[in-house]
Amino acid sequence: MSIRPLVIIPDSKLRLVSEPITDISSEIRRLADDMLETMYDAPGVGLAAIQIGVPVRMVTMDVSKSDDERQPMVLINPEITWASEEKRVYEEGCLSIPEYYEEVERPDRVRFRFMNLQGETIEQDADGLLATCVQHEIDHLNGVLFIDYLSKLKRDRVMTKFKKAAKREAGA
Ligand code: K1U
Ligand code: ZN
Repeated sequence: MSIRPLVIIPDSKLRLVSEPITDISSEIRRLADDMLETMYDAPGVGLAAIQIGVPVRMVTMDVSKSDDERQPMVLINPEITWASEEKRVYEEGCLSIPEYYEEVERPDRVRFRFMNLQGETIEQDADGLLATCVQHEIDHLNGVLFIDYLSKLKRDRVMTKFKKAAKREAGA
C-alpha cells in the first residue's frame, strides 16, 4: 500500500468524467488500498480515484467517528438511485482544495447503489455526513467540485488563489 500525491485545483484532471470499472482486477484492488491509505493519511472522510489522478469510477469513504473502529468502504461504479426532496446544509471541505470550507445545500437523504470489491451489488440508504459525502464523491466522478455550488464570486476567488499558488510552485 502507498500514499499517493493528491491532485489539487486548478489541475484540469479534476474536471474529467471518470470511466466505469468493468473488471475488479488486482490493479483495481491495489488502487483501492492506496486510496484508503491516502484518505486516512490526509485525513479525509472520502476520496475519489481522480483525486490521485486515476480517472476510474471508484470511491473510498469512512465516516466513522473513532480511529479505533475504522469502517472503510470501497464503492465501485456508485450511483445515486433516490434523493429526498428535503435539503440540508453542511460545511464541506475537499482534499483537492486544501483548507477551504463552505456551506453547501444538498438532498438530506439519498439511496445509492455500488459494487464492492467482491463484485456484489449493494444498495444502501444514507443520511447525515454519509449522505453528504457520497454525493460529494460521486460529483468528483463526474468532474464536479463542491465550489461549483457556490456563487461565481466565491468560486472565482478560490480559483484565483490556487492558480497563483500553482504558478508560484511552478516557478520555484
Ligand atoms: O472528496 C474529498 O475531497 C474528501 C472530503 C469529503 C467530504 C468532507 C466533508 C463533506 C463532504 C465531503 C474530505 O474528507 S475533506 C476533510 C474532512 O472533511 C475531514 C477530515 C478529517 C476528519 C473529518 C472530516
Ligand atoms: Zn472533494
